[in-house]
Amino acid sequence: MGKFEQKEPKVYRNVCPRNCYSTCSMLSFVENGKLVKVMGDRKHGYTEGKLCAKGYAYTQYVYSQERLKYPLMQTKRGSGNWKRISWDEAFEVIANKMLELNKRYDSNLSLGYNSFSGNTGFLHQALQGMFESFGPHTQPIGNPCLSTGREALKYNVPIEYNPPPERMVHSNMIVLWGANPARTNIHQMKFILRARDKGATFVVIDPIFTETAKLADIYVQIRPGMDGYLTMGMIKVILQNKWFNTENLNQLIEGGEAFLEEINQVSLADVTRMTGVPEEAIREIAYLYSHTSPISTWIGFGLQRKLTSVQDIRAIDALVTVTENRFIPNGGLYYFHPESERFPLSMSKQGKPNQLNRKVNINYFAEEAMQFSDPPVMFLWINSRNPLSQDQHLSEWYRLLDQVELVVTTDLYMTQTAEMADLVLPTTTQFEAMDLHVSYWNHWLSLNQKAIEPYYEAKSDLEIVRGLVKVLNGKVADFSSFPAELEAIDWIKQEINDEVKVRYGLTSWEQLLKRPFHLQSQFHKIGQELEKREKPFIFKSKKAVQDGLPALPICQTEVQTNKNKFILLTPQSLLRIHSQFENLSWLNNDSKAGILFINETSAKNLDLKNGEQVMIYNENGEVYGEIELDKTLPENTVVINQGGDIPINLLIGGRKGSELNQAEKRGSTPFYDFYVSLRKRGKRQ
Ligand SMILES: Nc1nc2c(c(=O)[nH]1)N[C@H]1C(S)=C(S)[C@@H](COP(=O)(O)OP(=O)(O)OC[C@H]3O[C@@H](n4cnc5c(=O)[nH]c(N)nc54)[C@H](O)[C@@H]3O)O[C@H]1N2
Ligand SMILES: Nc1nc2c(c(=O)[nH]1)N[C@H]1C(S)=C(S)[C@@H](COP(=O)(O)OP(=O)(O)OC[C@H]3O[C@@H](n4cnc5c(=O)[nH]c(N)nc54)[C@H](O)[C@@H]3O)O[C@H]1N2
Ligand code: SF4
Ligand SMILES: [Mo]
Repeated sequence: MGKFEQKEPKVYRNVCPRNCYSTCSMLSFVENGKLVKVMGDRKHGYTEGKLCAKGYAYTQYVYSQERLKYPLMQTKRGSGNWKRISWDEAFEVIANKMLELNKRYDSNLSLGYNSFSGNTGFLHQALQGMFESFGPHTQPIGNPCLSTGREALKYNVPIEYNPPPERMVHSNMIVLWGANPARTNIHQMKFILRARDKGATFVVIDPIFTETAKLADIYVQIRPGMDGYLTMGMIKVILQNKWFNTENLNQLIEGGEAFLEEINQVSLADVTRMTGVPEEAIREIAYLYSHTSPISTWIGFGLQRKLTSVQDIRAIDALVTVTENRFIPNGGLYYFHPESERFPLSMSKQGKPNQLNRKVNINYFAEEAMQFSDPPVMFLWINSRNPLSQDQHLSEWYRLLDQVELVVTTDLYMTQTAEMADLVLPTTTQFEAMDLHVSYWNHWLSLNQKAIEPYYEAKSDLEIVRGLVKVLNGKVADFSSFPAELEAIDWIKQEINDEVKVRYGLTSWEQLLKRPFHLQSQFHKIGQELEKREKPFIFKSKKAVQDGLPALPICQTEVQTNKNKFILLTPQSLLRIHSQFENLSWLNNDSKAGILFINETSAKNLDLKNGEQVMIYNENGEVYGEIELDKTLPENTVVINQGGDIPINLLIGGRKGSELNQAEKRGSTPFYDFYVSLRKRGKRQ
């Protein structure tokens, strides 16, 4: 060993690439080429050196016996009859099919892909970049997870800004609408609890009495989908009591008067009837919203999983705006930090922007992809995604797979989706390839080093694309213009261009080898942007009307009242990220994975008892589970934590994409917008 070489264990900087608020920077310890331990990175100011349980389980995730080691090919889809093949053979099969389809249809439109959030690193856009390089093809657009909130917030003020979340610690009040950070964003809890220790009031508004709600000063149980009504009730109270500055309102808000007229019509008794929230609570929170400063309001992703959520989120934003809590130091509105879009994203932008691509809404992917006949989609590559576990409209998915001639999946494990592919390509963990990461919540930028060699024959998503492009271009010169000669580091250097360096106070990318960097404070000044606008806030929106919504940020949802119609909530699980980690024994002590929770009165109405096996069904299908009575739940609500033993997404899927207006179409997948019925297992209705 050379004099200056690092002694064992060697320590590397890695980043957890899961679709999770934190994007934790981690230190990995490597002995004899093997990952032996991971730790949080104390230099990451948001996570302060801690990981969640899933993060600490990465040593098991990397070396799990169930990890895919080699490329595999299945003789008949779904048969489980897999055969190990070499990478050369895999590339041959894929390239030959692509070229054959290109010849058959004289275009690449029959080639499509579907990719989402398995790994959120910049270099995981390689597949997208390769397809772009082919010219017009079938491309997924949209985002199942967070588009509704983004769309909604843009109507009221077209400035997207998520303050650094560490600053919540300085707030005097924190209000969570549909977020459960004790489960989904554990690092944020420490800033909330520190604020609370200093005297801040912590309010949680959620239909479920969650782990987070248990730590709140005020918990408001709301009927799902009624947040818009609740805010209208609060604004009514504020208006009656003249707790806000009407002069400011008319100066700053386009349509402020029309909005107030509408609010005047609202009756508090109606709000209580619709939301299930007592008048006393509405008055109390209205009082606090107008007598406390600074306030942080957080709109969680849980709040946007309904087709009507746009109006709820616009209404909450209106409440925050009229109480002058929108753009304020140490408070403001939290939803999503759109930082990755400020990078060059050069990997995904190969060739010219392809206006001729056939764009398929990712939330209605199977339905829309099947509508094409000239040419039909005949090749599908599913990457960083497990739709047969996580998407809606699964029967449409099975029909699409039936039509497609070759299905390729890239994953680390044999998922429900991989089982229905022809070819499964094994990919690497973050420890096995370089990458670069920003969070969609905090403001940190982190570099991910290569710490160990790839597991067996696994290749990173980038290496897979590089290998395939070489084979394709060997067969047909210039079929792809993806620059296959570039290594991971070349792409990282492209991302950290001069503008990005200024944003993060970097002089060279190598500085990221020492620590993560935080966005510079001058980029937090949104005041000037606001001042430039004559009336910064728009409550009466022409754009909303064009998109098929009411002009004003008001809520018009109806309440469902049928004894055996339960609204189905399937929130995220503590020890999973969606379908990931479910196979790890270290994390598999979730005894509630196959349980559905309902309230005692609802159970009694249907003559169901604690521990009983039931069938849960709707027009999409049926699944089975065990009942646990939970007296904290509202009536007619079923809760099943997702990623567990119940394949609950089989029941998810209501209106088709073709039946939606523009706003609904551009939103997230409406995962919590469904009703189910229950009955004892085996018993006929
Ligand atoms: N019922 C219900 N369904 C939901 C939700 C809900 O609340 N309820 N939530 C929704 C939300 S918010 C989201 S974001 C989606 C998530 O939906 P998906 O993005 O499909 O979620 P994951 O289960 O994380 O699946 C990603 C797959 O990528 C694989 N993977 C991990 N790393 C890599 C990599 O480096 N390369 C490749 N090629 N693959 C990799 C994983 O092993 C996994 O199989 O699920 C949605 N589904
Ligand atoms: N442990 C873990 N952490 C994760 C994930 C994971 O799978 N596991 N997934 C990550 C991803 S991709 C995402 S998108 C985030 C999501 O994390 P969050 O933003 O916390 O969102 P959800 O867990 O979907 O839902 C949060 C809460 O919204 C409530 N809710 C549902 N409907 C309504 C409503 O109409 N009104 C109100 N007020 N509340 C409602 C639900 O009851 C739930 O408690 O978590 C991320 N973090
Ligand atoms: S899952 Fe989230 S909290 Fe856990 S280690 Fe990864 S980024 Fe951090
Ligand atoms: Mo998500």
